[in-house]
Amino acid sequence: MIKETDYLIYFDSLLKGEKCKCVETVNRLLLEGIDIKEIYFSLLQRSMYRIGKLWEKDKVSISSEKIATDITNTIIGILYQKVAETPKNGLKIIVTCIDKEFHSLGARMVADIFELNGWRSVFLGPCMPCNDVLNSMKEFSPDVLGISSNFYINLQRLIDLIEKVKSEFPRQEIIVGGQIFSEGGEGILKKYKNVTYIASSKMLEKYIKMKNGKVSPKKNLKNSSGKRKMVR
Ligand code: B12
Repeated sequence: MIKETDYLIYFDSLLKGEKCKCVETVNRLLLEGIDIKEIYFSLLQRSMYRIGKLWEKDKVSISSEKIATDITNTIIGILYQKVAETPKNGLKIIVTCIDKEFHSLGARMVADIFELNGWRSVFLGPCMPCNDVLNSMKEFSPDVLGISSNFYINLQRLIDLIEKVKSEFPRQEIIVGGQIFSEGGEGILKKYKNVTYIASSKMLEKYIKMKNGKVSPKKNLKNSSGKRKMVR
């Protein structure tokens, strides 16, 4: 568990744009044996969400937000050295942001979480046009395509990508994540076969366990409120 004081030290350095101090804190946490996933969720994600809240209230500038993004990307890169050591199990995922989706940190983190669980991940990054996603799918033949979308205005682009993928690869398994459905609306995905919305880190963990054969598919995925979620 990350101590509240460590979170506050990290967040303060992040807000001030002190990259070296952020790296120092993360290196110390790693030496103390803190789990990488804990660092992803309880330090990096929590801090970025807080930056978002401050931005909403006009308490941080766009430049501070961008500096924080760069620092977080650096940390994810540092953590990758450990992620890369995980033995691979033969499963493959492509993780991509939809076209015009600039928010890419969460997607990058998710790609690395799959690697931590033995998968080979191909991360395509932000703003990926549909055709380039399709070309990458031909090149890598992934077991799963992971699509990230955070901005609700991009819903039609998400649907377009799902439909294009489904018309070329009808059986392709797809997972969708990101904050696009944070206010609801994920029901729109129900009509697509083999498309699963992953609403939380707990669901992501269960999904990966299920694919790795550690949990029976019948157990299905539940969201944090215990309700059944879309798994088709
Ligand atoms: C940093 C940031 C930016 C940066 C992004 C830089 C980058 N390279 O990523 C910049 C400055 C470019 C930016 C721009 C904008 N942003 Co912004 N941004 C943020 C901020 C502060 C942090 C995002 C982040 O990194 N979060 C941390 C990561 C780890 O969390 P995450 O993305 O949610 O990812 C997790 C899950 O969602 C999930 N997940 C994500 N992808 C996937 C994929 C799969 C397959 C799976 C299974 C799971 C999964 O797993 C991840 C790990 O747990 C958020 C605040 C917030 N609440 O997140 C606002 C936020 C996302 N932005 C917002 C907005 C409105 C904008 C702008 C429209 C602002 C503007 N007026 O210009 C533009 C839109 C740009 C665009 N077209 O995409 C809103 C979105 C509201 C909404 N839901 O529609 C937010 C929520 C801020 C707010 N409170 O209003 N932003």
